Parts: sequence; structure tokens; C-alpha cells
Amino acid sequence: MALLPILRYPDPRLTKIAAPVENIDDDIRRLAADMAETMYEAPGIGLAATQVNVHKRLIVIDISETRDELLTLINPTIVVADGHQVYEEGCLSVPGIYDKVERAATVTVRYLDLDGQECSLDTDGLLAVCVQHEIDHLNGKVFVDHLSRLKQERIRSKLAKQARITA
Ligand code: K1U
Ligand code: ZN
Repeated sequence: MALLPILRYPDPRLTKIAAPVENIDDDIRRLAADMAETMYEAPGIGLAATQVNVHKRLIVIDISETRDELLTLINPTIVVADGHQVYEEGCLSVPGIYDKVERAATVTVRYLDLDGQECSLDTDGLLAVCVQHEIDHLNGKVFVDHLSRLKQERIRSKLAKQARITA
């Protein structure tokens, strides 16, 4: 397995729309394993393939405290979304920035697992937030895009300053 580099906002590659996975083969299984390792090491509770510069519709999530409830979702689609919730989100591509985002309170997501089986997940709370956050990545959107223009500008300049310091 391998740790993969994570793209940082405002890298334009984070705005690409990911293509559906056509074949669940060993390459996809290896990518999923590498993404899980990268998410656990970061550490994070989710990761989308877009964030590691692979533009395929694949996400990994583990919101458990024990870090042993890995979900791998291929070609995830939200088929039902209901209600509203506000959660303070972070993002491995936007390090050190946290802000409140409003999203659906409950979602039903359909996806394929690593065996190509069709699955459906009804979820709420943090898992629903995380699923929506990761599917946003596959659609070229980061949580910052949900914030005001002023906040987006402040975040861009803060991250640019950090990048200059660490260069
Ligand atoms: O997609 C990502 O960048 C991962 C992101 C997922 C996420 C967090 C919060 C709300 C919605 C989606 C993260 O994992 S940021 C790091 C984080 O939240 C965390 C890290 C370690 C332990 C617990 C949480
Ligand atoms: Zn993110």
C-alpha cells in the first residue's frame, strides 16, 4: 500500500468533475486501499479520489472512533435528501480551516462496493455530512465553495501565506 499526496485548495485540479468507475478491477481496489491508508494517516474521516488527483468516482469514509468501520463507495449517488443540518466542517485539502456548512440532514446514497454489489445506505448526522462533502469533491466542489465570497478570499490568502512560509 502507499500514501498518496493530497491536493491543496485552491489547486485547480480540485475543480475537475470525476468520471464514473467502469470496471472494478485490481487497479481500483489498490487505489481504494491506498486512499484508506492516506485517510487514516492524515488523519481524516473521509477522502475522495479527486483529492489524490485521480478523477474517478470513488470515496472512502470511516467516522468510527475505533477507526475500523471503513466504507468504500464507488459511483455514489444521493437518491433522497431531506431536512437541514449545520455542521462545522474541515477538509484535508484545506488544512487548518473549519467553518459551518448547511447540508441535508438525512440522505440515502446508492453505490457499488468493491465486489461490484449495488448497495444503499440511509444515513444522518456526521456520516450524512461526510457523504455529501465527499460527493461534492467528486463534482469539483470543496466546502469553501459553500461559504461567502469574503470568507473564500480570506481562506485563499491565509493558505497562500502558509504556502509561502513552508516553501
Ligand atoms: O474530505 C476531506 O477532506 C476529509 C474531511 C472530511 C470531513 C470532515 C468534517 C466534516 C465533513 C467532512 C476530514 O476528515 S477533515 C479532518 C477531520 O474532520 C477529522 C480528523 C480526525 C479525527 C476526526 C475528524
Ligand atoms: Zn474535503
